[in-house]
Amino acid sequence: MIKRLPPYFHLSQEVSMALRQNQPIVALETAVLTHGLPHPQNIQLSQSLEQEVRQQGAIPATIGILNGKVHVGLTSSELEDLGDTSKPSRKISRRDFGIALARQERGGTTVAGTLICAHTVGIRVFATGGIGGVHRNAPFDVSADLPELSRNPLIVVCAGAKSILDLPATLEYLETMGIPVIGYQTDEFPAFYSRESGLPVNVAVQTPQEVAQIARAHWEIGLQSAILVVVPPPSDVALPRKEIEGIIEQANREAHEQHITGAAVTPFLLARVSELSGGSSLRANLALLRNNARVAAYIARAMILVKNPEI
Ligand code: PSU
Ligand code: MN
Repeated sequence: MIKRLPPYFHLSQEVSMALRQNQPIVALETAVLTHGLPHPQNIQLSQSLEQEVRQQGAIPATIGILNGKVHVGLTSSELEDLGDTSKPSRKISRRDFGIALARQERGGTTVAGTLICAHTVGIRVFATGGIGGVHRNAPFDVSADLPELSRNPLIVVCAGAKSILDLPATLEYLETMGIPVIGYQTDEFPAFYSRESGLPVNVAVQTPQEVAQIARAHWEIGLQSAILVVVPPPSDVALPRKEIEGIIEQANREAHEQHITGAAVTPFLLARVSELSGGSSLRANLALLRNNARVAAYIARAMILVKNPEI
């Protein structure tokens, strides 16, 4: 299905054709490219996510802002340009679109920002690393990812949320906002680097078809929220919770001491955890992103086979 697009949106030819022909599409975010990973791993990672999606027979739609336009489907040179961290990029959440577009800026879309763009063009499946959530010891730092998940009917595939966050509070918020949490071959909510968190999911499924059926039923009765599919990080790279917990506490303490606030908090914590843990957390991060892209491609293919309501 192809929707009428607002100005400021630019679809790549490939994504435009895939939408028209009802091919499976997986949206990919770019805050991980501009604010989540160091250069040049960020660019290699984005390229390998696209490759992973293609290998499973789906079309990747990497979304970001360049020259004051929302690009849905970045070309490889646009992707390299956006991933050049020597040029300033804005981290794009809901509040940032008007500013970035009017001022012809560039920016990487967060989960919140990517959800808005993907829904605007009619994409139904989105892969990311981890969603934002409720921060620890900061009663009023709640990621805009959470309300956006309640507004945009997409299947979001992730490895849960990082334990830089308050995971029980994040799950409470998801419940309040009516966002189902589906464990993909797990009955535990993963904690990004770690397979375990001690927290339950709403339901465990074994196959992409089961996810597609749940999504269809959810949307068919008129519910507008996202479906969160959580996939544990691959066991060969996952880090034991105990190993990473001390590092996370230190990073949170430093953020507090250095008065880091607002949109800068998450990038600070991500970079600091990465530094303090050496290569092992970066390795887990890259592997779980690829794994999520692969599972999202399976789900996008399964979605083509179930009859979908107009959303
Ligand atoms: N969590 C990660 N890696 C990331 C992010 C979150 O493990 O790169 C990024 C995502 O783009 C997410 C954003 O949408 O951080 C959340 O930022 P904030 O907490 O400021 O809403
Ligand atoms: Mn925040």
